[in-house]
Parts: sequence; C-alpha cells; structure tokens
Amino acid sequence: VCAEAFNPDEEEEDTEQRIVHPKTDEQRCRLQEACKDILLFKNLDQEQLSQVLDAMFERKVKPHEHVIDQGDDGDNFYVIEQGLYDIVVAKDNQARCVGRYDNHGSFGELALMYNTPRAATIVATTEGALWGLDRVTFRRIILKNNAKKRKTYELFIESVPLLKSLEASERMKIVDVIGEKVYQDGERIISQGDKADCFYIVESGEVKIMIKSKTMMSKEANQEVEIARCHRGQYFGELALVTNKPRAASAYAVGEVKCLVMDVQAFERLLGPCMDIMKRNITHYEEQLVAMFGSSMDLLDPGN
Ligand code: 1OR
Ligand code: 1OR
Repeated sequence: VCAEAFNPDEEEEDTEQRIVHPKTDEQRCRLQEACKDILLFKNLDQEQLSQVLDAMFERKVKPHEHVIDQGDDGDNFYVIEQGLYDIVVAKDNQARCVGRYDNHGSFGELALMYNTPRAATIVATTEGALWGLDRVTFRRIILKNNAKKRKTYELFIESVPLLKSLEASERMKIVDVIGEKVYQDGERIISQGDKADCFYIVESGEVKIMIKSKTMMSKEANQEVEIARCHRGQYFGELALVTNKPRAASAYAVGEVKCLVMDVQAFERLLGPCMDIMKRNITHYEEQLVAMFGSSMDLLDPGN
C-alpha cells in the first residue's frame, strides 16, 4: 500500500469537516432573504445550499471600511444584506470607482474561483451588513457545481449568436457566474420603469416584450402593447444596463420560461466585446419605435 501523494487540489476538495456558524431563527430568516436572488446559488441542490447557508457568518461594516482590497488573496465570498458599496479599481496608479452595489448582490467570487488576487477594492459607503462564506466551503461547493454548469450550458452558450465573437474561455467565465431562473406562464420578468440590475438570455420558452408608451398615437396612453418576442438563444434586458436608465419595457413569460441571468457587474466585466452588436440592435429598436409609434427617440443618448 502506497502513501497517498499530497495534492493541494484534492486537499480542498474532500475536507470532511464542515464549517458551521450557528444562527438564531431571526438570523437565518435574514440570511435566506439576502440569498434568495444570489445567482451563484441558483443551481445548487438543497443539500449544497443548506451547507452553504450553515457555513455563512454575519459581518457588519462601517462607512469607509474596505471589505476587500485589490491585490489581496481571497478569503471570503460576500452576499449583501444591506448597504452601499463602491467598486474601486486601481490601474496605472489611478483608483477609479467603476460601479456600485446598492443593497443587493454579491462580490468576492473571482479570487476564490480562479485563485487570482482580488481584482477590485470594495468599500462600504454606508453602514452595512454582509454574509461571508469562507474560501474552503465556497470552493468545495460552488466550484464543484460550476464544473457541472459548464457541462450543462457549454453547447447552448456556444450557440448564442451574441456571444459568438468571444473566446471559448470567455464564454466559460460567463457560465461560471450565471444563474438559471425559471418563470411560469404570464409571470413578469422585467417591469418597465424599474431600476435594472440583470441581463437575460432565453434558454427555453418564449418571452413577450410589452411597452407602455406616451408616444403612442392611437391607443390609450398607458395600455401595454406587444413589441417583440424573444426565443431560445436571444437576449433581453441589455438596454437599461447600457443606457443606465430604467427598464424601457416589460418582459413576460409565455408558457414556462428558463433564462440564464447575469448581474450588471458581470455584464460589464464580460460582455464588453459584444457591446457593438448590442448597440447596433438598440439602433434597430429606435427605428422600430419610429415605425410603430411615429416618434423619434434616441435610446442610446440619455440626454434625450
Ligand atoms: P474578487 O474576488 O476579485 C473583488 O474581489 C470583487 O469585486 C470581484 O471578486 C468581483 O466580485 C467584484 N472587475 C473585477 N471585479 C469586479 C468588478 C469588475 N465588478 C465587481 N467586481 N468590473 C470591471 C472593472 C474594470 C466590473 C465593473 C462594474
Ligand atoms: P431593458 O433593460 O430596457 C426591457 O428592459 C427590454 O426589452 C429592453 O431592455 C430590451 O432588451 C427589450 N424597445 C425597447 N426595448 C426593447 C425593444 C424595443 N424590443 C425589445 N426590447 N423595441 C422593439 C423593436 C422590435 C422598440 C420599441 C417600439
């Protein structure tokens, strides 16, 4: 019988000891609420999710506190319960705020997923409440699940026209951070006028885009009219993210619909190379808008 060789990858994988931070019922409630829309948790099975929730611990932060410093090694992944957080990236000796989290979302996954230094600094700008997940549990459960996700979505993601210009490795990074959401017939996926924080790709079923428009000529103002349908492989919800404006239309499930969902930070980080295609299609929306409602409106120019 040989002694087993030391393998650092395996060591993290098969640690038998589970990390558990005991919680009161009240804490568990708040934790579940904070985690219910976390995309990285969407594809976990119940046992995996309950191990993740057991391992999470509460962290309160003060204004100006750095939760993460760019360049550091990754220790924890964080889910936001409350608070505003700036995303600051230093490049060529210049620190620039490139985005912000507003009471929702999560961060700190990249260093843990790819064994890289922290890619950004995260600074609380208000009092805040976070839930942390340690590196070992994150890698044991989320990375294992990501391997499964890659197998499940690889072929589909390759077939999405928007993503054709990306390298295979860039497409895999998209798979790593997306979550699958399922909607029932008639369910509203996007609400016109809402603040936007996600981008969607239709995986199966049909999505109906409806608009309420003051610029409509004949119909009553405020009545919704159908303007488009999206099918497998098509995307929606990009416009508000590109223009930084509220949702321009509503989206509804027609029958059961499955979407792959990406948060705005991942959208900005990973879909830069697809921006030209999206902007070109937005120009088409503008042409359609004129054709349908006889009014001209520059969707890409926030000044209009
Ligand atoms: P991390 O473990 O690297 C910093 O620690 C975290 O900031 C990172 O994981 C992400 O969760 C989060 N580029 C890199 N990291 C980002 C970005 C980002 N946005 C959020 N994080 N962007 C590109 C900047 C040039 C996107 C900006 C919206
Ligand atoms: P969003 O983030 O504004 C609603 O959320 C989404 O509906 C929008 O992104 C687009 O992805 C999608 N005009 C505006 N939004 C549209 C349109 C559209 N079609 C799909 N969306 N037009 C349709 C032209 C066929 C022009 C309006 C008449």
